[in-house]
Amino acid sequence: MKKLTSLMMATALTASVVAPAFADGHAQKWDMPMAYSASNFHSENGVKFADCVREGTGGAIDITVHPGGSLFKGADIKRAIQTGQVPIGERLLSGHQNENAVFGFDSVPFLATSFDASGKLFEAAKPKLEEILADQNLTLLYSVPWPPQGLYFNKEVNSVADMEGIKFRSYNNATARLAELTGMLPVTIEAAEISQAFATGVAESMISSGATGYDRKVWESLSHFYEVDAWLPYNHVMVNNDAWADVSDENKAAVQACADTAAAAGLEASKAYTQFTLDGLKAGGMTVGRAGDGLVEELKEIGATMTAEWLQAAGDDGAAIVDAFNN
Ligand code: PCA
Repeated sequence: MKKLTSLMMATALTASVVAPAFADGHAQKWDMPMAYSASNFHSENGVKFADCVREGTGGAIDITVHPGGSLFKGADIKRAIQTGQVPIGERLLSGHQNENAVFGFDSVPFLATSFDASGKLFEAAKPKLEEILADQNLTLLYSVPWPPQGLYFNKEVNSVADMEGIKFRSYNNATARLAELTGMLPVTIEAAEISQAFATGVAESMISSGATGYDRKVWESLSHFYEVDAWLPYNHVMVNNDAWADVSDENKAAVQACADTAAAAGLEASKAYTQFTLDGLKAGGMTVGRAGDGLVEELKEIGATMTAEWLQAAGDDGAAIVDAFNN
C-alpha cells in the first residue's frame, strides 16, 4: 500500500511538472479518428489541422490523428464522437442517410457535378446540416469534398446492361441504391479494405474518386475507370459538444481559424488530386476516360429516379436545400 501511494505521488508529481498550466487548467489530449489512409489528402490535411490547433492554442489542445480506420472504422466514427468516446473525428456523413436524408445531400446523382457546384450545394445545405448535428451533440468544424465520383470495373462497360450481376462495393446509401438500380449486387466495404476486397473478388466494381482508387492501388485488380462526375461527397470533421463546451472562447476561435484554413487547403488539395490521381491510375495500367454517351444517358435516368427518391425522403428540408442551391 505504501509502495502504491508513493508511486501515485511520484506520478502526480511528474504530471504536474510535465503538463504546463493553461487557462483551461490542463492540456487536452484529443484523439481524432479518420477512416481513410494516412497518405490520403483528407488525412494529411487532418494532420496539418492538428498541428495548427496545437500551435494556435499554445499546446492546450493536442490532437492526435488516427487515420485508416485504426481507432474506429468509418461507420463507427460518428457515434464515437456523439457519445464522447472521442472528442473529435472525421466522417463521410452521407454514410448516415438512414438517420436523416439531409446527410445524403452530397450524393444525389448529377445534382452538383463540379467543385464549384458542389461548394454551392454545401453552402445551401450547411445551416440545416448544422442544426441536425447540434441535436446529435455535434458541432461541424470543417468539410472537404472528394474529387468527382466515377465508375471502376474489371472489364469494359458501355451500358447498364453490361453491369448486370457485378459485385459492387458501396460506401453509403446512395451507392448501394445505384447498384440496385443498375442490376449490380451491392456489398458495403470501407475504403481501408477495398484493395483486399478487389484482390479476392468480394467486389469487382465501385463508384469513387480517382483519389481512392489511386490510394488503394486498385489497378492491381481493376482495369477501367469511367469519368462520370456523378457527385462530390464530403468528409466532415466534427467535435463533441460537451468537449467543445470545455474549450475557452479564445481557444475556440483558434480552433475555428485552423478549421477554416483546413477547409480551404482541403478543397485545393482535392482539386489538385483529381487529375494527378487519374494520371496515376493510367500509369498503373488502367484505361481511364469519360463514360460513353449511351452509358451516361442511362445513368442520368437512374440519377433522376434517385433524385426523386432523395427529395421524397428529405421532404421540406431537401426542397429548401435544392431551392437555395438553384438560386
Ligand atoms: N472515396 C471514399 C468516399 C468517396 C471517395 O471518393 C470511398 O470510396 O470510400
